[in-house]
Amino acid sequence: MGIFNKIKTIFNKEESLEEKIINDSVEDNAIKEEIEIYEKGLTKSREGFVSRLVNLTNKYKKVNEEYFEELEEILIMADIGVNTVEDFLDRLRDRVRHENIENPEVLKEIIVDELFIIYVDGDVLVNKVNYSEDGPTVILFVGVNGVGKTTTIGKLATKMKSEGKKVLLVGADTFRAGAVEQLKEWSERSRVAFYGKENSDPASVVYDGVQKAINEDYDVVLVDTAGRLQNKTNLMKELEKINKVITSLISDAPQEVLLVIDATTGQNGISQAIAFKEITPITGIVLSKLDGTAKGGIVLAIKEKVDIPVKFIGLGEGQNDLQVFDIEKYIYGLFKDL
Ligand SMILES: Nc1nc2c(ncn2[C@@H]2O[C@H](COP(=O)(O)OP(=O)(O)OP(=O)(O)O)[C@@H](O)[C@H]2O)c(=O)[nH]1
Ligand SMILES: [Mg+2]
Repeated sequence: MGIFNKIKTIFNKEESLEEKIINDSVEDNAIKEEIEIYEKGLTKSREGFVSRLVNLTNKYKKVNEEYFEELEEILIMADIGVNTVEDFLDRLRDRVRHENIENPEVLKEIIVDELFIIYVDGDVLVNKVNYSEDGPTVILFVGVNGVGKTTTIGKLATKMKSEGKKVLLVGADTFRAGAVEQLKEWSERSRVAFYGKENSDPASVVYDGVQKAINEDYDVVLVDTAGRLQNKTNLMKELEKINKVITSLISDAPQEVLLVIDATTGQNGISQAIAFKEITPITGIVLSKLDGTAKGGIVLAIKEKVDIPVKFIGLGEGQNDLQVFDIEKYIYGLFKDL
């Protein structure tokens, strides 16, 4: 059985009533809820990219060169990235030849398996947040305007709070009018603490915020920053300053610098990630607004072009729509109707 079918069996399992009663634990319900958020958030991609794949399968009785040409177009349109698509098609052609595959229906399942293999291959499967053993864990959020930094922080705060962590949000985006206030509103919605000051130096806000976290024994500090990539040198200097201030208070912090990219911007988002890597060390990516795109392939392009692990994905605007990135749930959410 291929990888995809295994995933399908795990997530799609039809339980007997007896099993249901036994399995209806809080933990199981949480997993079910997560899978539902993945399914719902990936609806557009399923209806776009995946339904084109289904149409392709129905159109051809036999796998031939034209089939491959159309497949190539579908994969490129899904934001997978040209090089990845080419390598992928080479591998697929090899398998077709070696295994004498003629039926597009059979190939469809293999396509999903091979897409999964591309992602899993290599060592960027670390989706866990690197928490500090003692003292506050500081997570810095960076990314260009409007990608979803503040919203991601708000959602993550909700998640961490529900895990029993003592969370502080720090508003260091002191440039855009209303930015500090927006984060404050999120802190109220998530019922976590907040520190921020408008019209002041971002690094000094971060200093005071982290100091407060140390004094008051917070577990996690989530720092919101301004994202103006228009002036690369300024942004670099500012992030350097913020990083220095944090390290001066906690030597192994920030434990994470998460770059937020907007999935609906496709290749543009990939370019931002490449540019940011040069500006500041990035430890993980948050891929926001996946619910807003029909091109769910961007995860594979990130793997190829950026090679930084995707740690969280945004699947909607709601408080519970941020999920830890899990490639199996992702593949299932995308291809479950195949
Ligand atoms: N559909 C959808 N919308 C999202 C998601 N994440 C964020 N948004 C929306 O994107 C818009 C911008 O989000 P913000 O969090 O303000 O973005 P930001 O990066 O903080 O923006 P600046 O502070 O201006 O740099 C808001 O309307 C959010 O509701 C997501 O996962 N899905
Ligand atoms: Mg913001």
